[in-house]
Amino acid sequence: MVDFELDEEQKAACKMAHEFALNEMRPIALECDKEGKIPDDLIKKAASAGLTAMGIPDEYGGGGLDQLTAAMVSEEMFWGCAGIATTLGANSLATTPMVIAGTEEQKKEYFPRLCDPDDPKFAGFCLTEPGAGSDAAAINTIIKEDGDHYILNGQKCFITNGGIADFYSVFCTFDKEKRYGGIAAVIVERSYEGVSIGKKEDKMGIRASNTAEVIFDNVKVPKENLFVPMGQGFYNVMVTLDMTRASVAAGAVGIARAAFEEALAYAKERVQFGRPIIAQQAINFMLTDMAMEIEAGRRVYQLAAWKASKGLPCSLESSYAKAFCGDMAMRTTTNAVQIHGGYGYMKEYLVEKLMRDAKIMQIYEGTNQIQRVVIGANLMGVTDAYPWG
Ligand code: COS
Repeated sequence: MVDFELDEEQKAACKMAHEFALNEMRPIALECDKEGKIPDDLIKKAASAGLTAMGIPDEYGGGGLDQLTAAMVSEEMFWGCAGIATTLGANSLATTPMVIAGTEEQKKEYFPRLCDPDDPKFAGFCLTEPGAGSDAAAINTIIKEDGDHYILNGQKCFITNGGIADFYSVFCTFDKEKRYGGIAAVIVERSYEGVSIGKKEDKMGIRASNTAEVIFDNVKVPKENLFVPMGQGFYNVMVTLDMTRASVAAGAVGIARAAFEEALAYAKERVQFGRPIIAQQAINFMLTDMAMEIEAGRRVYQLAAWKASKGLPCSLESSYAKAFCGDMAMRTTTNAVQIHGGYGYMKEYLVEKLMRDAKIMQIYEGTNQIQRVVIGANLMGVTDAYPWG
């Protein structure tokens, strides 16, 4: 039976996240966007509130939230500031593969680092490469056995937290010819010799977050850092993304909701032709569409996250949620700018930032075209997600 009622724990988590977003994130969101960084103080407060490692089980110091609660918290965080929320969310993305497949020793060693309120560290999920974006199986970061350790060589790009992470979950291949059959995953510390940070990206939106290249040049990786063996890495990535895409969709709903609230308030206050512009049907219908689509988006991400929480297959629902909510956030924020007219184009109005932030929701954690590939393959009843040859 479907039950839309939140339990007391979920209500408390959402309330806490909303208050954090309202009181700590919103007041500095425009400044963080402009400066391209987040004050340390805010990150420490987030760590104290359990927001730097929401999906990490509580025995390692994390928030211990199930996927549904984490997604609803994500909606609030992105409502506050998508750039800051992306930074914190990337910790969950980087650690989910380890939650799924890591050993007890690896979890004990690495998870508490992200949760320390006095000195919270970051983690980065290293999958994407210049030649492997949507085609994740094409990665070319090569790992080789060398005595009692491995040697890692390759280059990752567009890595959230890339330049500020303490450690990375790195997807690499023992045999590129094998495509997904060759993929494995290792934990690589930033401090290892041969790890360097390349270009820091200058982005359109989510500007408070750090996005950078991470380069591995003959990096010696201890054998005990392998957490997904050869041949299992691609499945680990797919399962990770199935589990985390609902939170991205929820983030898109958070951005859309912020834009809707701004547009609604403005439309009630702005008078043209002798009445508030909300009384013009053209504007009124834009707002009604926003309200409908935000509600629909919330239900679809909740469905995907609920299934993930229950350990049920959720690939299809995650793709529905990611594609619908990402596209919806782009439409909603664009229309929110439109309702503001010339003012909406100016940086002093929040909707300008929200529209830039929304664009990434159609791109990261699998483009919305890739989500349609997954949905389309399912419609055709094929098991391979990319059946087009
Ligand atoms: N869960 C478990 N297994 C899955 C899976 C899923 N969701 N999706 C695919 N697989 C399995 C398949 O069943 C297949 O296994 P077998 O060979 O044992 O049958 C294997 O993985 C390969 O699947 P497929 O042939 O569909 O792989 P493709 O290379 O065609 O790629 C897509 C599939 C396009 C879905 C995948 O590459 C993808 O998700 N790309 C986007 C990557 C992404 O999101 N990047 C952003 C990173 S975070 S910023």
